[in-house]
Amino acid sequence: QSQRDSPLVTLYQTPDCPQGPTLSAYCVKLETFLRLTRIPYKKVIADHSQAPLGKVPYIAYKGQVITDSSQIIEWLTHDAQLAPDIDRHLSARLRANSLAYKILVEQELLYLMGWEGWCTPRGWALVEKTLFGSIMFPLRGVIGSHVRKLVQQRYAADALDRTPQSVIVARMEKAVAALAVLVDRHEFALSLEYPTTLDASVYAFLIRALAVPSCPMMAEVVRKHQNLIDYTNRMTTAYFPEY
Ligand SMILES: N[C@@H](CCC(=O)N[C@@H](CS)C(=O)NCC(=O)O)C(=O)O
Repeated sequence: QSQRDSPLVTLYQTPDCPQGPTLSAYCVKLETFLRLTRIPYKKVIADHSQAPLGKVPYIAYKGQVITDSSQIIEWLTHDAQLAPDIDRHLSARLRANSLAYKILVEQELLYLMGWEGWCTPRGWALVEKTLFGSIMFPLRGVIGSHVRKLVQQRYAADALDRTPQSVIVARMEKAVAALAVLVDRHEFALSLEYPTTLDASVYAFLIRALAVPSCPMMAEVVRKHQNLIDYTNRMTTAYFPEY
């Protein structure tokens, strides 16, 4: 792909899974944006200790390092002007909807998907292998458990460790149903005929849920909505044919 032949931006992220996308949906979101806007890039596995704010994704461009997927999208569009403003035609109402749904996807769905990956045995088996599998035994177990405990503490602070699983799945169902209403039978999110930045978040969530087997509960919830599966397949064909 020419996008990777002449890289402009270096995208630092977690390693890709054999199934396609990487575990971090925020990294998938940013990569989707780069493909939607045809910005040439190359991917490099991030060293978390070098990551500004200790988080991925981050990008480097001509010596500048920018972090946080939303900030990076803003920066690429408005500061560096490397990307066209794909939200420029949105009315005030659609912009408000876009923000509300972005929060639904990122703060609720990615949050719950993260819970399934880090806090359930099936999720953890894949997360551990993908993120810590390359570390030598016995360090792998020690580092993996340490990081897992830190992440689990964040979910425990929200009482998810003592919330019945059925309640968590009901939360997933409500949020996914709202997303299905938004996408409807349209080509892109926001019921539009052209992609906007919200599609990067929506596709990242859906392809992660469907293609990486770390969240079988979330995947089952998504699979009940044929229009979301169709949307994901269309986006994959158009932007990630290699998946
Ligand atoms: N708001 C950030 C969230 C990024 C994020 O949470 N990244 C996770 C991986 S999915 C991470 O790097 N976590 C490491 C940590 O929190 O220590 C963004 O949009 O980029």
